Amino acid sequence: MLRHAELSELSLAHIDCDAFYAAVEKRDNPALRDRPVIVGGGKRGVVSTACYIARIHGVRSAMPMFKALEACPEAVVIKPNMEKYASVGKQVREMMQALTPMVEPLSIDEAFLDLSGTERLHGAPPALVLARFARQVEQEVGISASVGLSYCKFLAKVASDLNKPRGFSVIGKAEAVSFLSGQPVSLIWGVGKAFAATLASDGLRTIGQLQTMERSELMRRYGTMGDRLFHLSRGLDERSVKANSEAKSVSSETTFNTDLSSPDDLVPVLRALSERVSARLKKADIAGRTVVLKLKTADFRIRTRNRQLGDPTRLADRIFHTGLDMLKRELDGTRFRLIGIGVSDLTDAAKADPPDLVDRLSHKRAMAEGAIDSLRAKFGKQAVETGYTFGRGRAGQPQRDQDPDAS
Ligand code: TTP
Ligand code: MG
Ligand code: MG
Repeated sequence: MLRHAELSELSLAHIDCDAFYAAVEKRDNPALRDRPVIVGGGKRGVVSTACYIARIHGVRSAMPMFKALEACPEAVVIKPNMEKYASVGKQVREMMQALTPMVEPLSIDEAFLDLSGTERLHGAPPALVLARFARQVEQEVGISASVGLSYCKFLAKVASDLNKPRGFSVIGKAEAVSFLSGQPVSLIWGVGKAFAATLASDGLRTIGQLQTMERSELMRRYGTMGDRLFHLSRGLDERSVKANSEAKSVSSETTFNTDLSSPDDLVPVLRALSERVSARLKKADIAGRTVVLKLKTADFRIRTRNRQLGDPTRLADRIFHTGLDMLKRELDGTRFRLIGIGVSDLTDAAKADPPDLVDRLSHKRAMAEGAIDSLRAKFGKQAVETGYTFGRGRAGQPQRDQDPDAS
């Protein structure tokens, strides 16, 4: 039984299995049902997870095993069986995907689900679909899960943790701000121990305190994290559920034979790599909204820079110019051994590169790129070169091919 004024409107859910590894072990050995169970040990000698009975004694994930056994000497300790957990995790995930394609897994035992627009399909609102789902997991998989239902990712995830195990919690728009005001700052996604300590030393302990602060003040103090504090403290979170697509990014990178630092050397390579990325996007009929520049310095430090575009793109020209803009800021004499460029936030190509009313020049370049593409399709890749790579022979081309698509 569940009552909530917004129950029929909320559709963003987070589902997380309860004491996952331990629950699987209890399922497979009913004699363990009422006993404290700790899964862990192995090489690192720490607790992976503990069942809720062991948690009563204070046992927690990541605790050294000897401490856990001091707290709960009667516990049954089981070595992790990762293969088994992976297959149970997969089974649960497939059940989620039967509810909606909009499933974004976060780890082996949890995922975000966007159930908006599924009411007709299921003949029931998301809340009821989720309650049935939790029951189905218990009956068919033999473990339990907790559900958080809200209007945004941040609060859905918070909600799923509120009433574990076998929880079902709802956080609606109306109560979001007052609910958050009493919570510690560490509840905010991205606020770890170190940052929470920084905030505490500035006198900020509760989210309610953040709610009274101006955005500009938070940003002046904490940079982009300040922006996040401002929004999340007020329950404002625009992140959408991103269904797990096959590839999460398309990118291309190259390692130089000798380390390079000058724009004359780096820019043509960036151009060639951008064209390669663009060609693959066009072939797959997809586009990316975030351009990612990757550099590795001579002393093997990796720098990645991202920029989100207004609209997704698959054009070499936009990828290149966005990358070039980011690259320019990094050119301070540092020698680089690797450069890469790519796009993430992949979508299908339908929404990509609308004619740009603001930047007419970019529209012209897009048209030119279309012409180049068709010439290349007819006469081969070398038929047309842009001035960036023209006449540079191998120097302007990536030397070693590496197309490390993130999985
Ligand atoms: P969690 O979902 O964080 O924890 P849990 O499912 O055990 O318990 P809860 O009911 O609070 O959700 O993690 C899922 C699994 O990941 C967990 O069963 C074991 C593993 N894990 C580790 O190996 N080490 C860790 O530090 C954590 C947090 C989890
Ligand atoms: Mg869990
Ligand atoms: Mg989890």
